[in-house]
Amino acid sequence: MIENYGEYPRINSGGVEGQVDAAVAPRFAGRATFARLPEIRDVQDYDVALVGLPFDSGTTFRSGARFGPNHVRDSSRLMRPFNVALETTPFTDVQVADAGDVALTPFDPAKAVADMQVAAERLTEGGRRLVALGGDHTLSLPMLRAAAKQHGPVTLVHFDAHLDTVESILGCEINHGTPFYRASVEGLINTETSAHVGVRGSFYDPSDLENDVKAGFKIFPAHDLAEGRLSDMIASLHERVGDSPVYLSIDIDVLEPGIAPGTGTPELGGLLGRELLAIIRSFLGKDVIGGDVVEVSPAYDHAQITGLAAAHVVYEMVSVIAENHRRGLWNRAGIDVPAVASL
Ligand SMILES: [Mn+2]
Repeated sequence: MIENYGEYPRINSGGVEGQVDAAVAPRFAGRATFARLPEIRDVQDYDVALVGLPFDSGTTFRSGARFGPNHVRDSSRLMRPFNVALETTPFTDVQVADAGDVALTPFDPAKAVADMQVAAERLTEGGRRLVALGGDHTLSLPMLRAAAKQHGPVTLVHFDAHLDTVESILGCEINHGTPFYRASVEGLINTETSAHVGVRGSFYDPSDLENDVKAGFKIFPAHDLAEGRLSDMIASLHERVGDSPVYLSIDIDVLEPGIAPGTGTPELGGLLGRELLAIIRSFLGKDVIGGDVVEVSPAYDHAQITGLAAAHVVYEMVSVIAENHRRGLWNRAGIDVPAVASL
């Protein structure tokens, strides 16, 4: 038996298993879970889980997001315990754990979508909160199906260069351009309060916008931010959202391609990192029931630029969910940790 791999102690607090302590084990060493958090099998219970959904058979252009979850994990080694902007310590306030990747077939989208929903339902049992690492945007459909079963129709705040509300593409209804059309038709989302943020680029036809309104969205386009009206946009977004339960879906292509090149369908003129982070932080005090960060495609990335951006975005989302829990905005019943097949 080989021993002496070195020490990987965690930063623990009040029964919460936190990150591997970088003061003892350097950040570049050891396995990459998200932010060096414990795996789900290493904790008795958890409040918030991260799960990898390495599925990209729904991509219309450049594929490769199936490699996204592990790229984001490896890019998240620099996430430190204290969130400066929020003044919170998300990984010791609540138990956050990495649930690993769900084993998904690349050959059968319907089966993969069904398997993703089963995993999401099990991981959110008892009101636990879940953030998915993609994978392409198809995964938001099973995530929302699971969320709606528990919470009813949720407010979807969707950050993306694109609408993703097309009815079908190339004769197929399940892909990364259709999840929010399907979510609307299936009654998974609140059509009075949902919104897109960061939309831009070129569409097939002006009717895409009309169909999007019918699907129940208000659009906050990226070019509205070009004149420095971020606070106005945030105020207007929250006027739309109100106090309803919110699911945050973040396609990394919402960011300017220069700061997130590793994605399948980049469009010039995107949000800056500080803008996206500020909008996520604005959901502090709102009932964020979960979310996803999708479309990170490492083969098109350079120097981990996109992976780092995604890791920061996930960190901010988890920080908001954790702080909301600490403030008593959401809670859950203490039940046994469900068994989830993960790789
Ligand atoms: Mn998308």
